[in-house]
Amino acid sequence: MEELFNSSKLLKHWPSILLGLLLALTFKYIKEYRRKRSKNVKLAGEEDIAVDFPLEDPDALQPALEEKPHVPFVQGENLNPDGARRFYELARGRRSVRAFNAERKPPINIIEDCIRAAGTAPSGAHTEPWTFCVVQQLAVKQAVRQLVEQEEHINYSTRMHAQWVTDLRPLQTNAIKPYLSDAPYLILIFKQTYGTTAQGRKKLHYYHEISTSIACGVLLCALQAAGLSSLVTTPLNCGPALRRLLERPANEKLLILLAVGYAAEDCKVPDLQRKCLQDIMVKY
Ligand code: IYR
Repeated sequence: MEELFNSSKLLKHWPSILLGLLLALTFKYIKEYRRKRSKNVKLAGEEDIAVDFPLEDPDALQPALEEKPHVPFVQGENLNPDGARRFYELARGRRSVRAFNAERKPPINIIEDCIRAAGTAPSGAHTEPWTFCVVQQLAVKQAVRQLVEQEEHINYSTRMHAQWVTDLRPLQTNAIKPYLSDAPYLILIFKQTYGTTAQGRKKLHYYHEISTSIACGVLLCALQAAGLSSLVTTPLNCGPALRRLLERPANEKLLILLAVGYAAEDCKVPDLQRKCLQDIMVKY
């Protein structure tokens, strides 16, 4: 009797049961599809993001950052009055210098504050994917110089296009780089292509190159504000050797090498003009 009742109930509700089954199957399919698709995700501008990143069970995924309630925004200090103009005056005074006063060393705490400032830069998912290696020891600076000069000889003589060498002529650069041993500080900035979670798992670092480049921009401004001079270099082909020299891990890739200190008394710079506002800004 009860069976009969149950089967008649089943019969009566078969459209809802079928719909329920269909919905469940659709959800399962969507979930599976999204899981498969996320395996192959490639973010724009993230050439070396790990495509074969080990994917957790989607339901067990945890954000790398702790999930906490947001706190009220507190406006930081500013340079007002005329903050923007004063900052522009500061920034426009910066030049890349290739001759440093080897005798005059700025205190390390100034460098530390500048790097603190750089560390405030925004980064993809707040992953802070950067390492700032500060070199002060002469022997290490000399080793850096030797590695860079070795590659630069090849760059200038055979590796690079003749147009490259020609375009650099007005800057009067060449393969000999005394500033790499004269400058009291070298700061080698590495982008971390991925990180490690507290649980020892691989952690994705989004936009690590853009994030680290922004941090370098902040660092350059901070150094300028501290009255120091700097030179931005991007050593061609010596990233891995410099990484090994400084015993940095394989997830770190050299992005920029800065020479930092006070400019030499007789330091000369190219007579360059900067584009005017109308040439760099478009209003809509
Ligand atoms: N890194 C080399 C060459 C160089 C390349 C560019 I592009 C510059 O704007 C300046 C230099 C060097 O430091 O000599």
